[in-house]
Amino acid sequence: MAQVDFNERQLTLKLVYFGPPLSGKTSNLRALHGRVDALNRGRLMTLETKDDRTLFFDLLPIFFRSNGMSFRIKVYTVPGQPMHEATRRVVLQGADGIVFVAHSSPDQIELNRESWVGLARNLAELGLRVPVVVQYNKRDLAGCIDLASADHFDEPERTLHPASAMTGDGVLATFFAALGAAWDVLDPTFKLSQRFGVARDDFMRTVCAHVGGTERDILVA
Ligand SMILES: Nc1nc2c(ncn2[C@@H]2O[C@H](COP(=O)(O)OP(=O)(O)OP(=O)(O)O)[C@@H](O)[C@H]2O)c(=O)[nH]1
Ligand SMILES: [Mg+2]
Repeated sequence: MAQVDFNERQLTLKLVYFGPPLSGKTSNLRALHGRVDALNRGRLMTLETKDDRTLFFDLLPIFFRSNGMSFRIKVYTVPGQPMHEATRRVVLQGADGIVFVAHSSPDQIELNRESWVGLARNLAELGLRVPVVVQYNKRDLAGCIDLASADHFDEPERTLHPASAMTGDGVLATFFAALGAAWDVLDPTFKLSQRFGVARDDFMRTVCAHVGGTERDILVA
């Protein structure tokens, strides 16, 4: 759950990138970090084996002060390989928003489903009710599944965010969709807008400016 300190005017949020093995969770964080790092802010921490598989988790802390407020957004990835189930549960703890990174190849449909079921199981076991945003990554690959008929993961009306983490396309839009969804859940609970005097749009614009995004990245979200 978010940490909110009204005295210090500090808001700490946790977003977690979840999904099947090799879907591009770490690549999303790298692309995000590329934007943040261009402005000399934020340090990406990754722990990978020699074949580039996430061993424990990746963390990109996006911390900054603006308008007398301190914003701390911790962005994590989980490792996708089946053997890391226990790690995934630990990393999910306290999440305020989740990005589910799915594969776009037709031959990965079952792996997407398996991972989705695993996410639902973990959330149930943790008693966590948290918004989930779905991204279909690797849209640059030939033969991608059509998003209109793709798995909407139990919510037919769900927005599916296309992305190519390799090029960075769609990475910020997905990130802001998750951030906005997290705000929408936390605001009624903590009265963030009222007590911090920061409206949702201001919050999104402030973070967007910090990560080097444009207005379009928020609008798409
Ligand atoms: N073509 C293409 N390849 C991608 C894209 N995103 C990631 N990849 C590649 O897919 C492979 C896996 O990417 P990672 O980001 O390490 O995947 P992951 O989901 O973090 O994998 P685990 O941590 O092992 O679960 C790498 O070889 C990436 O270069 C994309 O948008 N397009
Ligand atoms: Mg990874």
